[in-house]
Amino acid sequence: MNTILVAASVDLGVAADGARLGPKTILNHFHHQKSVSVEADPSIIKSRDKNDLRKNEAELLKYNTGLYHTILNAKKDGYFSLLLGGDHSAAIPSALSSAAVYGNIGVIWIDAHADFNTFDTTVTGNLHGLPLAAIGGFNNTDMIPFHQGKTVSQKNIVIVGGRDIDPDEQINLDHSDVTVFSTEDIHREGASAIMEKALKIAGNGTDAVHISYDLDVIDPLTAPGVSVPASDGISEEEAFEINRTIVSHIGEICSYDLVELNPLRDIDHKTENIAVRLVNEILDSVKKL
Ligand SMILES: [Mn+2]
Repeated sequence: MNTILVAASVDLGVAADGARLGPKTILNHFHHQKSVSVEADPSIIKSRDKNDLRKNEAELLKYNTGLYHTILNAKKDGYFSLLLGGDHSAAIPSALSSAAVYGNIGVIWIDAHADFNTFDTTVTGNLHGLPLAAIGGFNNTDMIPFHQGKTVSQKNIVIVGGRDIDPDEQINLDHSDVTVFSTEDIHREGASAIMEKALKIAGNGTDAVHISYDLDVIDPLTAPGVSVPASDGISEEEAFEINRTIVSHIGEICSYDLVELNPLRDIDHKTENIAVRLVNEILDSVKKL
């Protein structure tokens, strides 16, 4: 199967600048791969008002609407879509376009954060903290008017590597059917064992599984190039063990995101190099499908 790399050059969902430069940085390593780039309007001036709890909402919605249709068309043309972010809000059109094409899907959200806030619980107003709730139909319907189909059933959503969850966000999770495996769970049981469990839950009764991999799940000493680092993360070895488990189940996977590379925060291309290796592994395995 052929993959299309979708460069989501956007950081409207986060106050820190730089994640919009992540996709191009990765694409530079993949000149021969089919790709499409979706750029945010460069004339947008980002909201940085700490009292604004819906930062750049209209601009982000416009961007995600375009991204949704771009990915949807690529999928209808038969491509496996691999989204390069960009802030994590770009995963909304990525996951929901897969839901539109493949029917019932599960989602595995590999991330230090749960991204399960609503407009009522967000502390920062940075909308990259809300996408998983939107994808799981937990409020946040204002973020997904472009999607006509169903959202993803919460019982098929699994967070892997969570460790930095806001108190009110935790209450949202407690009121949902989402499963959370923590960074501690990964250290204790092993990355592949946790991923096997996650794949079972996400795959239970669904037609395919969408993977959304946020680089901030990795310890910031190893992968510093992210916008919202969270200490005590998973090791590089665990990060690749997670990817290897995904590769061993690639036939069940419908789409994949690798998000939040922030080249302005990176040191010696450490995070970039990890990102490129992760993408390479997925490209190689999809090719064999
Ligand atoms: Mn995230």
